[in-house]
Amino acid sequence: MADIAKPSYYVTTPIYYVNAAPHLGTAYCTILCDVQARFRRAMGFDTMLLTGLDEHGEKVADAAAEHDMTPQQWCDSLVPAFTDLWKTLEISNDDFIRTTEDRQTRAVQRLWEVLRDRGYVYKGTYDGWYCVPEETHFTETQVRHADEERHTEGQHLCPDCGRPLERVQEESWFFKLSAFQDQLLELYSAHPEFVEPEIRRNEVVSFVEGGLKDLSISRTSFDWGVPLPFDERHVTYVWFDALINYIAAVGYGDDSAAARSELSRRWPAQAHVVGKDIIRFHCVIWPAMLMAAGLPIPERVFVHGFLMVKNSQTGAGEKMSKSRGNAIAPQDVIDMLGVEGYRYYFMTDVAHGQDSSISFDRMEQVYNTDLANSWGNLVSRTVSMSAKYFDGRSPQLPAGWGERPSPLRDIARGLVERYAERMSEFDYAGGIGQVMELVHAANRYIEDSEPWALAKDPAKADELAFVIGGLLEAIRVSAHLLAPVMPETSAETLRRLSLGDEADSCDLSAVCSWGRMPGGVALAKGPALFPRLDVAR
Ligand code: ME8
Repeated sequence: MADIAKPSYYVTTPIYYVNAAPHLGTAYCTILCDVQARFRRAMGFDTMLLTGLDEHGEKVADAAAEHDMTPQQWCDSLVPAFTDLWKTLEISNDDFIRTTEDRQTRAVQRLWEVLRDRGYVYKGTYDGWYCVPEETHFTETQVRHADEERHTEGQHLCPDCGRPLERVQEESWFFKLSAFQDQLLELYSAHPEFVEPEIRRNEVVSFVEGGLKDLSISRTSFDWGVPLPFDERHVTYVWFDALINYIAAVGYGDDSAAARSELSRRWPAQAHVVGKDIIRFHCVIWPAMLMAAGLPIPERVFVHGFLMVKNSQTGAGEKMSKSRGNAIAPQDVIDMLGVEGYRYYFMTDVAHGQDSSISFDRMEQVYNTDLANSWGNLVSRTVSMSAKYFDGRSPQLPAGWGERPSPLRDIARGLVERYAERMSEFDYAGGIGQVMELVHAANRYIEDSEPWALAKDPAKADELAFVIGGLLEAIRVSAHLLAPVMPETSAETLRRLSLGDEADSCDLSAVCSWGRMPGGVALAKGPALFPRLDVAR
């Protein structure tokens, strides 16, 4: 039963092509969304995280034929590679949509009918170029310019990915995208937050200012797609189909009372998170489709950059992708850093709005500095000291101890607000950076206050209790704030403080208010949360 008092926060990943096994890039975007969803749940939002798979189109039909399978069998065989990895990476998706599901067919067909009734689709002939791997149409002019730039001598290559294009001449239904130029420009100016960061918004605005052409949105040369409800020889263009997943998952096209209420509760989405390769689809075509259907527009499209790796021959940075053969398998990183170290590295060391070079050396450095030496070390030192000096327990402190000034309390004041401001803008390096200041300050506080010396002097027993109590409190607060990025380690840390029940709190401000660490609770030392890495290379 939904708690109607809580505002909805609906966040989506792209639905990935089922054909290419997930790699660090797709995992990166999925974790980015997972952290936002976990953060929003902790802030009390009625949160929904959606991910899924894009299973239609010529590319999938061709691959299935090569493997002597039906397209459906082929898709079914590929799904576990995604769902298993998402489970391993602690992705807390509330739903998983596949475009081959009935709910998707129903939603796509409903949208076709609505667009036809409202006069936004018409039948014509498509005569142009098509890139099957990218599932994208290109005009004669776009292809000519790309060919000139690349000096391809008679061979026509995709302006985006450089692979050979297919010439397509077929009857097609078109979407009147050209009718939405002004409305789209109005949207970007009235709601600049609709496309973020700004560099991507500028790109989208100048693209739309350059003029929009109607879009071919059906194919007849193969049948692996959603058939048009009023022209069965045609199947829906795979991108038109795929975008509709975002409303299909929340009840669009289903007339039951439950589905209608879900749609009004969840739509419009608060955030679509996508890579910069697919902004035209999400920031131009998708809002135009929604405008044409009379549906509300999502609040924002957050566009992240690419993970880049060094080309081993040229030394230059290039986009990591399956097709370039330079993709690092997520398992290789998991083997090295563990799942939580993996999540921490990608979420805090990669600037999410820009392209970022990644390397194993840097992963090791971030892991050792922040997790092994700072966070993990703080937990193990503090719990050990408390257990040693207070008989396996947390110290008893007088009521109101949290009001007494200390360097830790000073940092913890207003910390949730500073953290939340950054996290809600997808600035995880900034948000987690705030928490790490508390962690670093706590490690310094140990050095400065020297609990081992206080413990030797019975007259300083109260002071020792205050210092250790403050350190445990800093750990408790930090564990809550680090949880969206490293959920299991935070839950384990709270369990070690006998506070396992707190892990499910959905009121971050209340649970992080300074001074709540109870006295006299049993503490468990446990193995190192992040054993130091020493990777011989
Ligand atoms: O485009 N760095 O699916 P897709 C960071 N099915 N992110 C990367 C990346 C990299 N090197 N490579 C890929 C599709 N990604 C469509 C989407 S949505 C209605 C349909 C991520 O499997 C990034 O988020 O090619 C990119 O936008 C997405 O994977 C593309 O996934």
